[in-house]
Amino acid sequence: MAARPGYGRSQGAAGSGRPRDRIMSDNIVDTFFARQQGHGAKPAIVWNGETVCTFAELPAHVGRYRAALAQLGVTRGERVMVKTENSPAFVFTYLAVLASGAIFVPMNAAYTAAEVELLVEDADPVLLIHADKTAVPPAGSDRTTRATLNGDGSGSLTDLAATLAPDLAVEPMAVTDLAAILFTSGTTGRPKGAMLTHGNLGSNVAALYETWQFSSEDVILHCLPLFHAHGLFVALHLGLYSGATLRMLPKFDAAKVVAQLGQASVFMGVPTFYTRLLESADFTRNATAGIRLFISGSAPLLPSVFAAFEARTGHRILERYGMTETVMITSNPYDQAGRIPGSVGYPLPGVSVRIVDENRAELPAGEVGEIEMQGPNLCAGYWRRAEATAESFYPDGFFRTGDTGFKDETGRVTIAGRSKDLIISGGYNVYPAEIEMLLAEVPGVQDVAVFGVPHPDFGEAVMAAITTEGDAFDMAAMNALIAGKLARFKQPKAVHVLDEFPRNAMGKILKNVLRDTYKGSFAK
Ligand code: MCA
Ligand code: AMP
Repeated sequence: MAARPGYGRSQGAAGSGRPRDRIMSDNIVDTFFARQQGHGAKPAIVWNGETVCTFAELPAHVGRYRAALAQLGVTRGERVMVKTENSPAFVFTYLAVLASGAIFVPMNAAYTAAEVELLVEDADPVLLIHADKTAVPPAGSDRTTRATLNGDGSGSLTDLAATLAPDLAVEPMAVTDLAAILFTSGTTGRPKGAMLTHGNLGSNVAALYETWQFSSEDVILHCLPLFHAHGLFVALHLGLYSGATLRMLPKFDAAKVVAQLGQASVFMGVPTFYTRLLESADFTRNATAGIRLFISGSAPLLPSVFAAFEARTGHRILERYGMTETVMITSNPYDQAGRIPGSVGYPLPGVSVRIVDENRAELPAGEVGEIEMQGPNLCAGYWRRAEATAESFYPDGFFRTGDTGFKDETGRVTIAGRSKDLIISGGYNVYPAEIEMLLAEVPGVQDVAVFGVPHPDFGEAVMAAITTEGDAFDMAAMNALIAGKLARFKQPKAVHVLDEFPRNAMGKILKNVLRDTYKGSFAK
């Protein structure tokens, strides 16, 4: 194979024929724009099959949104929260926030007003950008200005941007400066904001570019939500960093994906995407012939899905492992034969992974323990949460992932389970503690447990069990509370009313027994 272009700031221009001094600072937007030089005529973003802009046109689009943000009071270090669906304008806004030196704080577009309120309180943003018809807390006396941006790109932000001359300046940032805060819940149920720096994001996309052999020849079929790390920092960043065209869809739709695969070279998604593609009769070996790489992550890919996919298409899906706090940690090798089902591969360049026992002593190959990691991709901690930061970020630089697993003699990592109480449904994380706290508020509810059970489409489904006391309990009132407070994907797919909970000698509810009792609920 020919030598691949180098990556990272110091080598970025080496193989690309671009002058090194194009990179003005460690602002990742500077890195993207510098690396796109020489690809100006190529489509940067294709939306629903239509070209939106070329790489030469991208900076002006971003610059108009940057000018609009400045008018709305956005300055360096301020937080800008975004609650909207995917669109090209979402991408422009994201890059404009970073170009302003401000901090991008996305959230799931499906959140209820109650969920948003908690995050706004915590992030204390100068600006909240949201879709017109979406749940947000009423604009109050807080300092947060509001602007609208809809999934079709319309809204007050776009209207304002259209009237302004592009501001092409990119605020100089250091690798340690914050670029984004992504909220991820915790064992307490209260979301924590992972503080990602320009250096975290830059180092990770560089490592992925190298590991997955990206080039400007690639075309990425992108249909992941842009409000999570997978869609934003992996799929989007790889396109912007490689000078590869991003063919974007508003969301995953199996029929639309099958129709567009012929125009793409890379596809990535959560396991549910692959399960759904396999359900389509049009998803054939022929339909996938032009794809060089299928990537899966965010949740475990079942070996049965890996095998069915290989049998149908001849492709072995490349599985990788990551977290919001760390972006990507490990990946299976690029070499097809090295992609092993059930394993998440090797640490990315520059990343270390340790498997430790309860005293944090490193375990030998083959033994299951807690997975810890360290590397330039590890975020700077949790926003304004010193205690939560101290619990997971050790003074020696390692981070406690809350996942368990083992390494083989070659250092290959396999995830065995989770030491954190977490359900991953269709790639979205659901923290039982958050739902348990809510259900415990319902009059007449005595005790509650929320747990995950296998689901053929979402991987895991959220399930709840309760016990009641007295006559106050009313199922309809509970359902109304759930519907009002929790985003749809977090809502239990069933609530079982039990006479009593299975408990251990200490009185603790045995969730594993509940999981076992209800494991067949969604069997096909
Ligand atoms: C939608 N529903 C869900 C989910 N999504 N329920 C449980 N889990 C879900 N993930 C609800 C809908 O509200 C609807 O409810 C019903 O399920 C069926 O909706 P459907 O139309 O089938 O869903 P969809 O709109 O097609 O969405 C499914 C999806 C989507 C395409 C799989 O959930 C998705 O895009 N997931 C990707 C998540 C992701 O990007 N995760 C990365 C996190 P009803 O019918 O009752 O109204 S980043 C991360 O984890 C780290 C960094 C990493 O390693 O990547
Ligand atoms: P998040 O908080 O959304 O960033 O989710 C991160 C969690 O997703 C990790 O801690 C893992 O539990 C899980 N995860 C991500 N990728 C994989 C994978 N390939 N296999 C199993 N679990 C994964």
